[in-house]
Amino acid sequence: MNEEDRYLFDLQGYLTIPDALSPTSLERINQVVDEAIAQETDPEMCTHRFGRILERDAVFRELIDLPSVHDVLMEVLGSDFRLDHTYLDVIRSGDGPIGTMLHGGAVPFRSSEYYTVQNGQIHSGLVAVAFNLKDVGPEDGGFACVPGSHKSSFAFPGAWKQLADIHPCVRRVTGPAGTAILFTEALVHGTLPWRGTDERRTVFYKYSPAAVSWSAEYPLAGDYPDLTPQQRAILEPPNARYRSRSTAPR
Ligand SMILES: O=C(O)CCC(=O)C(=O)O
Repeated sequence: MNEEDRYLFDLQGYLTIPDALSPTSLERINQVVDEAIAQETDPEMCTHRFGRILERDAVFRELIDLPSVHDVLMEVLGSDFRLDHTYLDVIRSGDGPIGTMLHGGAVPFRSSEYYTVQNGQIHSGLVAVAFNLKDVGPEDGGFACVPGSHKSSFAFPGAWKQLADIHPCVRRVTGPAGTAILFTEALVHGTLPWRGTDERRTVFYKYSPAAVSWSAEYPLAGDYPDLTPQQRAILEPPNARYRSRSTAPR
């Protein structure tokens, strides 16, 4: 992570990485997404959420440890960070699967989603990597946040939480297909209603420090025999990584 990115991540609570996904990966992932939507009972529905996406296709397992985001995760979560959960959202128009309320924030303190800096070192409880699978333009909607709110000492005002009526302190975060948005879940953030002409397609990979878990259903390396040793290490269940532990895949 370079000096500029460190500064921006700390200042804003998020960072965008252009071209985090190669055109070849993007094309393959979008093909798999097309197939997943076609298999749904109602493919014409306005919004779909697919959980546990590592099970769907090897292309999603390849994103577990992507060189373009690895350095940032190491720095903000520790070198032994782990993957906590994954999902894919497809929104054709309007509200997404979780609605349009801003959530997260530094207050009250949450042991799984904190953000702090001590002695020049960033520490965070849960960091999301959201990959745009399609372009997101300035008026389209999608991810929005309140930059800096991950360090606020006060709770975010309830009256400003509804994104259908956007407050001026909220920023729309845009970017072409292939862009990754990395954000701490301590940031106040949410999903703007989708107004784009094409679908919004976003895959989320959420990572935690070695001993921390947000999800009760984190992925287990034993379910995926094709993982590299490094990917297996990232799927190790939450623990303090003490030397005498068993690292046999579960
Ligand atoms: O990009 C989005 O839709 C927001 C995601 C979100 O709210 C979350 O990750 O908690």
